[in-house]
Amino acid sequence: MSALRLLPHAQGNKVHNFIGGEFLPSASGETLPNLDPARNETLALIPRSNAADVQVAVQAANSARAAAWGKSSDAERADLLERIANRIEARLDDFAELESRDTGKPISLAKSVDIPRAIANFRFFAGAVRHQSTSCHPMQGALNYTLRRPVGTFGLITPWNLPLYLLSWKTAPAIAMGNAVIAKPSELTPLTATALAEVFKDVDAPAGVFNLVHGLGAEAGQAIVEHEQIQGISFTGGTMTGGRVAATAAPMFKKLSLELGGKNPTVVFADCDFETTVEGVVRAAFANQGQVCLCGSRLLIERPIYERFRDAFVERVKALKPGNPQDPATSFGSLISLGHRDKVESYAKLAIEEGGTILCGGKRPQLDGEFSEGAFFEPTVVEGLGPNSRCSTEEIFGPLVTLHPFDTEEEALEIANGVRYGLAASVWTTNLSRAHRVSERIESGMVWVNTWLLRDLRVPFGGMKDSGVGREGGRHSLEFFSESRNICIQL
Ligand code: TXE
Repeated sequence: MSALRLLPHAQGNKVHNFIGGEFLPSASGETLPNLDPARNETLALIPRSNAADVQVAVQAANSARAAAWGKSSDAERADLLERIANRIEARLDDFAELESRDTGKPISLAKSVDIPRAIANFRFFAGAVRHQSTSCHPMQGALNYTLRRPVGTFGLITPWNLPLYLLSWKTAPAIAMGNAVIAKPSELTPLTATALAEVFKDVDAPAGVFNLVHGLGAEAGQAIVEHEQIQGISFTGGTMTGGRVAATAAPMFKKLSLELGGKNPTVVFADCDFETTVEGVVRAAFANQGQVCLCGSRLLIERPIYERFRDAFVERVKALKPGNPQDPATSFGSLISLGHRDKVESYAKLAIEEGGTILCGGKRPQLDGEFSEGAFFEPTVVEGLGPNSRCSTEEIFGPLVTLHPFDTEEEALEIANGVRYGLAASVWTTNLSRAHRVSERIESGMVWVNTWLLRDLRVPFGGMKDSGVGREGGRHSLEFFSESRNICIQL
């Protein structure tokens, strides 16, 4: 059954842009195929948009800001976000099916994580803007107070691994703070962004507040980043692409937030709680088939428990069987595309060339029927590679983990910090002072201790080094998506 039955606006297999409150094809009429990666079959045709489409979207955004939206109150915008959250929740199963078909991720994951988190993002920022406060600084003979004003129009550019999760993470605070947005999802995963556009229409959001432009990064994405009347960019994607986005946006002095790649260390000490750590570390390594920038792709294990932990870890990984993403029992789906599967496969081959040993996985699973041509790859564990090997330092962004024994905290920190990235890490120990000591010295934006991906939406989210610039989350998002203005009044 076609997934597009879940997109009422779609005409046949054609998905449209959403500009000024209307669903439109691209100006050129050109389209791009959108595939179901598990079946390697075309799901839809999406608009191949370019600068002409972005210009129409900018005009719609400008019109919205010049009309009632530009004078809307925090409470009105909070109410809109809550209506959006409620409507997504009412269609949760539809959104989960679209997300699973578009990405190849297990529908159980889409239903339990991706879509509920998108709903939570809209609800969280409804509360954040409704209850936001700024500051007042009285001084001798004068009073200072700070206002947060809308920036204008934001370009929101998002990747294929957590499509709605990340688009909502940007869209909610951007419109909470009174901006208009032009969203450009990955050309690989257009469906839930399109369903979100339908929600904006269903809840009678003012036209032009949320605009959606599908297309290629180098065409539609680049056109957004370079447009003079788009005042801010929030980008999530690869480090290389982030560099190109920054090169365009920085000289234009746009507000810019970059969430980029990762090569995250998982540090397991001998004094960890063994069973819960094995569980937690398998999830940190292979959630979403390892296609989460926060995944722990380097597993550092203190030598006294290395063999025991390695064997327990490999046994659990072998139980992850790639299968039909829409089967509720499936825990491991396909990768996002055949091209990405080939990239991960090339690293499995490189691991051998670099002197590693593949303990499990390393090849394409044999699936039959409609999945025989899908972008599947077995979860793969490699040992015996030096911490400076290419497999141990380059971002693979897929189901391949390298194991590294260590003898001291100093050695663990040297390995953990020995890469160009600095996004996230997890530390597993029952020694509290060690947990604080090691976490304080790991070079990353986020550290989890005896857990992973446990998220409080108020905390700063982002990376350092080649993992990006800026933080979003809670007040960090409110401040990124607004201009703070201090007003000083002589008393
Ligand atoms: O990234 P790409 P992908 C990273 C992760 C991985 C990558 C996977 O490291 O490498 O993202 O996502 C658009 N101007 N993270 O392959 O290619 C493109 O169309 C403007 C980290 O999609 O960088 C897509 O919409 N836009 C992250 C988006 O950029 C351009 C979490 C990302 O594409 C463009 C998730 C251009 N020149 C993935 N070229 C985190 N840190 O949270 C491409 N795009």
